Amino acid sequence: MTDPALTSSNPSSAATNRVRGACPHDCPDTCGTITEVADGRAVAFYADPDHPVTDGWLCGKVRPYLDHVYHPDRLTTPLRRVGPKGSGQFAPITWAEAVAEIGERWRGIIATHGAEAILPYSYSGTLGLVQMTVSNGRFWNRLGASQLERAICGDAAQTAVERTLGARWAVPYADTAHSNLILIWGHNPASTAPHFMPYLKEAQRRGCVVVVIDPRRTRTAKTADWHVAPRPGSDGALALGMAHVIVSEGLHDEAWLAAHTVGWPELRARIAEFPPERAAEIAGLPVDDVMRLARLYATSRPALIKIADGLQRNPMGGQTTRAILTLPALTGQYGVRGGGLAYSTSGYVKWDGEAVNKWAECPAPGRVVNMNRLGAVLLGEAADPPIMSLYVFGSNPAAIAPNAGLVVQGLLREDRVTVVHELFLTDTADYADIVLPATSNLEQVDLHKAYGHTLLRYNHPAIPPLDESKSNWDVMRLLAAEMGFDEPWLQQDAEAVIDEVLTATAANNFFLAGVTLGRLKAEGQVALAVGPEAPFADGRFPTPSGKVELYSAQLAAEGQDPLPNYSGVWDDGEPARRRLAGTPEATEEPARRRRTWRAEEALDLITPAAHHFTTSSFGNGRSQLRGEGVPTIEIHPDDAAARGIAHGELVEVENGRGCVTLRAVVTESVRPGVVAAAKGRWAKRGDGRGARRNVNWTTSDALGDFAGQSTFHSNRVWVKRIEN
Ligand SMILES: Nc1nc2c(c(=O)[nH]1)N[C@H]1C(S)=C(S)[C@@H](COP(=O)(O)OP(=O)(O)OC[C@H]3O[C@@H](n4cnc5c(=O)[nH]c(N)nc54)[C@H](O)[C@@H]3O)O[C@H]1N2
Ligand SMILES: Nc1nc2c(c(=O)[nH]1)N[C@H]1C(S)=C(S)[C@@H](COP(=O)(O)OP(=O)(O)OC[C@H]3O[C@@H](n4cnc5c(=O)[nH]c(N)nc54)[C@H](O)[C@@H]3O)O[C@H]1N2
Ligand SMILES: [Mo]
Repeated sequence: MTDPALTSSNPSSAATNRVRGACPHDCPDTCGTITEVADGRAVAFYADPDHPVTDGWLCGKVRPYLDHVYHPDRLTTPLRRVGPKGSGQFAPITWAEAVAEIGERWRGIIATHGAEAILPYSYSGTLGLVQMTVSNGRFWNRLGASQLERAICGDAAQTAVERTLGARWAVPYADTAHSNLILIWGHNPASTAPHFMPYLKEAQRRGCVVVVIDPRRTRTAKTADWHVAPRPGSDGALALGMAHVIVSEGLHDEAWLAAHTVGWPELRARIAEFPPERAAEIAGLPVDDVMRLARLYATSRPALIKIADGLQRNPMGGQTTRAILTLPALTGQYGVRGGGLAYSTSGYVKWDGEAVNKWAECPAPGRVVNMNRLGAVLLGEAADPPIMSLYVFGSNPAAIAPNAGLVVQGLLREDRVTVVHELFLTDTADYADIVLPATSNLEQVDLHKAYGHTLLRYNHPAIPPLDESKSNWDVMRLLAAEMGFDEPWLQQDAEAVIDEVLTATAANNFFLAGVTLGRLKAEGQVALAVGPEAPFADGRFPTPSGKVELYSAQLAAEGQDPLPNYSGVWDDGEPARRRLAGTPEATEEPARRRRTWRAEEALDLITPAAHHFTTSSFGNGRSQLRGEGVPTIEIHPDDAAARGIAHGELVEVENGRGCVTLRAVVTESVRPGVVAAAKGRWAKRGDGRGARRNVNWTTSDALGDFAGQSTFHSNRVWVKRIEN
């Protein structure tokens, strides 16, 4: 098969063409897809049978992709707001009018406030090199706009892993064939990494023991041999307590620690502070479970710890991850095939920063604005200069950002210009002054790397852009021309961008040996040159010391505790978050606290991934909505009984930030004291009472310990039955 598109793609021909693509959505699996096209229209969409991870099947979110692409609500032309902000009243305009108007508004803002008064806001609508990475960089850097700190997802864990091990490298899913124990910790791959599950099942069939550590009995937990349900945010203490048991019972590997780590004596002293009784109390688990888990882990080999990002969306997410990362070091399991850590493969290829960003030809980087603070930022937290214009693409902050009610207040400001580039009139687009129609993945060129495996895949466009929609990069090119920037790197076509970034990256990256644009276009996926041995098999870690940094001088220099920690906050009965949470309005109990909210009645609300949506993507899909049902909250029977809540009743979920009405699912799937409501609902579709809200009206915009991390899962709420 040498033809890039399997068969030649000729939109005018009546013959059916099959076009290779990559699923662009935020998921570690990055599937290979095939689109069948007849007369310029996509007529079938399915898994590429030749993609080894996809293995011939797509998830339920993406299977009906043609309904997404040809959704009747796809935006067809640029729009200008004609009603009050947020009314969703728009009139069509041309691209020329839209771009000229944006240029005029921006020139005015720049003249008064400077270019940092413009904030681009984007995240994971697509994960491609061109339509995400380069579109996030070049034009905005040239403009001198504010820089967005993209810390909504997994930055604390990324920082923790890089500081401890030096790189985000991970075993392939298939290496579970070598594992005898898999500890899935705060991760729900049955929903969020579905193509991992067949490997897990196969390992289990072979006798591998699977343990899931999650406050909620997830789809993954239901398939496990053992489900351990700690309190949210307590995992750092649990891991240090396990370490305590391992060390005090002599189950650790002194020789390995001496040869491959720095800071073992210091860590040993820290571990001494976490006897299993203390860990058990913090985690709300029987002490026997902590002991048993520690012994099971330390005596199983190879033992794999698999984590993702849900685990670390709390104020201690960075140190929690650091604490968990000590376990494979204590037992000498880094570099062991089928053992060690499975977090992310994204560190094998980091696109060449200069080729992506063109810093050398741009003004000094603008001031940094944390995306988790968007509401506060729009309402004045960013003061010098204020954010006068927001440009949103590939993200839906009015539905997915924490403290979304505050985001909406910010978007309602009359003196701020909001542009939203989207496929649909989302919660965010409703508040725009100008809406621009975006292409879907079937209509654009891109290159995708994965964070769950090591296959690169080129996305051939299958069909021309629908109506007047344009890709992110094509809009950047238009905006660059409008702003009078004539650098050729702002006008390259998508393929030239890929070629340039790939070539520049490959020059310094061994893993890209032999990978070219030509091969990517011709071969479907191309594997990175990652050998069959486990990451770190040679005992070398790309940290400053070349070893596992149990003690991190780098973290110390950054003002952090250099040793993994759990902040000791339960000792005085105070939850950590109240001490660590940034500003007063971000804490759980602000001035607006109601007298009826007694502290002892608060519940910990976690908001994990929905099975049928990808955050808010597909939240308007017919079959996905059917799968997901109405917006619900899971509550333990004891907590429901204490509040007089019956299964299926509507409940009010509230705290000082806001409220949302959800339907109660009374279930033992959550531990007492914990409630769970999935992320990703479109607020405009209405909550249980038809109000334009979702669960993010309650979530916290406080920042976590590392890297400005979001803290969605550290959220105290009061739940009450709605009286009829
Ligand atoms: N179907 C689907 N797939 C997705 C997504 C989606 O929205 N839907 N989102 C994508 C994105 S953006 C991401 S980042 C990944 C996330 O992938 P995951 O991290 O697997 O997903 P989450 O549901 O965010 O979190 C995982 C689990 O962490 C648990 N959890 C929450 N707090 C704690 C805690 O303090 N301790 C422990 N031990 N567990 C905790 C939750 O109950 C949840 O089951 O998934 C991606 N894949
Ligand atoms: N309560 C709660 N909220 C959360 C989380 C949580 O755990 N709890 N998790 C957070 C996490 S981990 C993440 S990563 C974020 C994700 O949040 P977002 O990055 O906002 O992701 P989506 O909700 O998928 O929204 C992406 C939007 O981009 C649009 N889009 C898709 N492709 C393109 C394109 O090519 N061009 C343009 N212009 N638009 C496109 C889609 O139509 C969609 O509206 O959500 C966060 N929100
Ligand atoms: Mo994410």
